[in-house]
Amino acid sequence: MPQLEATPEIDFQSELYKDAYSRINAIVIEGEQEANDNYQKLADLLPNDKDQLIGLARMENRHKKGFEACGRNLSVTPDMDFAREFFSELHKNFQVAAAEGKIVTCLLIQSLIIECFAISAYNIYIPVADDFARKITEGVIKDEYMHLNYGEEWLKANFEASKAELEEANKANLPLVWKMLNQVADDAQVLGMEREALVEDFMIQYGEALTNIGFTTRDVMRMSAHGLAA
Ligand code: Y39
Ligand code: FE
Ligand code: FE
Ligand code: FE
Repeated sequence: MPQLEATPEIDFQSELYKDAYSRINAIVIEGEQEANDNYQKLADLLPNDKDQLIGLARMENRHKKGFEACGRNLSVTPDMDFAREFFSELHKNFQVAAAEGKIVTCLLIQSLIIECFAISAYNIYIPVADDFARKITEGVIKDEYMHLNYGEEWLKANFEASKAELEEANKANLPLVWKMLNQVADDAQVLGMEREALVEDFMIQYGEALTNIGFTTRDVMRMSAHGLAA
């Protein structure tokens, strides 16, 4: 069913909506907080880009504040315990990679996978959001494209040296995205966001990113297929 048809029927004050929102809103808030931490860590790992990366981290902090306001606006208390658990595996993989100085893996996790996840979720959310949250999300998504672009440009400039690590990091982390998406599909549906639409938009963003970095269409197909069955 085209998700736009659902728009007029959404009751943003129903208990069903607010219950689902308490988890989706928490995921977004936690995601923005972790994105802030991740760009600060990347600023340490990439001293030449330090100022730019600190700038990206600051944007993530603003996003977090914006989404906290969206929850308050609907009188929803975000379920932060759920959200921390939701991100825990991806979070752990980023921490381990950062501790080992694996910049390529860190960039794949944050600037490609998480940014594409954010862009697809925000794209699908905007048409079904309440007016307050729509305005916030429209402002945020422009920044997320800049974050994705940072990762693309760095990895493109270092493509040959990064290729093997990117393939390995993709294999380890892409399946987590499908697992995470499946975990929130029912809540997303309540908000008017179709799982199919989320998957499609993610695949388009991620495939475009891998192509921009320098992977062939064949590589992109193979890499995107990882973990799809999970
Ligand atoms: O770079 C960023 O700002 C990313 C951290 C934010 C991720 C948000 C994750 C959104 C997933 C929502 C899932 C709804 C179906
Ligand atoms: Fe963000
Ligand atoms: Fe971001
Ligand atoms: Fe694009």
